[in-house]
Amino acid sequence: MNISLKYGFLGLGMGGTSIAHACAGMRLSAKSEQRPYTALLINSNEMDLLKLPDYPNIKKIKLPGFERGVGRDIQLGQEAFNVHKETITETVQSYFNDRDYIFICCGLGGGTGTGAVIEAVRLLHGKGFAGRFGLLLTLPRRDEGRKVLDNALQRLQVIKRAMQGLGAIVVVDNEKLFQTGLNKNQSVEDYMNSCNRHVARLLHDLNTVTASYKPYGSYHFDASEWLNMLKTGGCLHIGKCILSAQSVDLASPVTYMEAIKQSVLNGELSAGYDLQDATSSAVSIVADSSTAKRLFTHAFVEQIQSFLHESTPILDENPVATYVGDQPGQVTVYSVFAGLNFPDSVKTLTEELAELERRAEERSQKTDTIAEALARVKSREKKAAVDLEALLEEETATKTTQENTDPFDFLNSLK
Ligand SMILES: Nc1nc2c(ncn2[C@@H]2O[C@H](COP(=O)(O)OP(=O)(O)OP(=O)(O)O)[C@@H](O)[C@H]2O)c(=O)[nH]1
Ligand SMILES: [Mg+2]
Repeated sequence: MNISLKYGFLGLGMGGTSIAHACAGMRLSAKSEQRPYTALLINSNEMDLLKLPDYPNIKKIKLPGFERGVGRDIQLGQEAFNVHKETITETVQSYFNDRDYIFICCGLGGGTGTGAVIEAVRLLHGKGFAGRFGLLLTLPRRDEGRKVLDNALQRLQVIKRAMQGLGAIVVVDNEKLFQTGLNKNQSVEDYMNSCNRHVARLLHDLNTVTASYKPYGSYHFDASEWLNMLKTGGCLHIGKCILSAQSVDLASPVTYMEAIKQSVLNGELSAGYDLQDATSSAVSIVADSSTAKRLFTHAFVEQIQSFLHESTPILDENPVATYVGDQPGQVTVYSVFAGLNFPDSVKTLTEELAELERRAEERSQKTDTIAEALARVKSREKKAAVDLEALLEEETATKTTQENTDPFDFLNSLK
């Protein structure tokens, strides 16, 4: 097994470091001991950083002075990164020196990662990685609250403006992954870990297809073309489907085209893209050798090309690459679209935030009936005091003798 590109993962905050860690944990193949990717993990919260097991191909960077976390404060997250920018820069430059491409990984919505992500972009761009890095971002779930949504959307606003000048953005929609995969008996932490491994495996698979399998037929999608896609500004959408070779009937395209179309529509990590925006697309198909002989005909490839053409009519190329792989009885179809706008779910998040803001506003405008009722209470004691005052006024003579007899008088002088 070979890889096309040597990736480095720069993880920021807990979500970002967890994903970067999962990617660095990938082994070259099931039987190999070799881990081909490297990761730099940066987090304010030291406990979270310590929890991630150490591998020789990862390095952790703490942010002294912010070790208890920054409590969802993005300004503080940005400051934590900037205070340590010099050390981070030196480490990034030496550690990622041999890398072909860097993914900045961040779970949008918290303080540390979200606060640091734009600074990390600045750093990589200015320190020798311009045009060789992209973003791997998670979108929060709908129910993560106002602060998280607000943090995430603030950063997405900036990223949207800079989008065309950056490399690929891989969006992991946590809501989608939860809706499709959360097993009710699983803890959220276990589920997050399996999501992170899913992301890692997918990126690794795409990176090995082009380098490990024997091309079948004339067209071959090579490492430089894959790198070009990763360098393309905008979102990168990935679809994957596994078909059983037996179920594919060449004479009846519905037996494979429906599943392929669904896999593009559903996406592996996020969905709801307008594919018409794509600036490039590619499909790679891997089948075992006997299936490859039967399946990879001109008619089959043409079916897929015409689907690509329907999805992205402005593109003049619809490359479909076919390979011979080692999974018997299995046909795996990977589809990739680059240069896209953000997925629909970003709009959903803005609507969710607007609704939360509206409710918060409504709450602040609400008449406080309890305060009003309390204000109406006229204390009997008060009345008694007033009466007493009136009485005392008539008896000023005794007043002086009663002065300083209150045993709780000291309370008045307490601050
Ligand atoms: N897919 C995935 N998403 C995660 C994971 N951990 C956190 N997230 C998401 O990332 C968002 C930000 O959370 P964290 O990464 O914990 O935040 P942080 O950057 O550490 O920031 P602070 O804790 O506020 O300093 C969360 O709201 C989740 O949506 C993870 O392991 N996998
Ligand atoms: Mg944290």
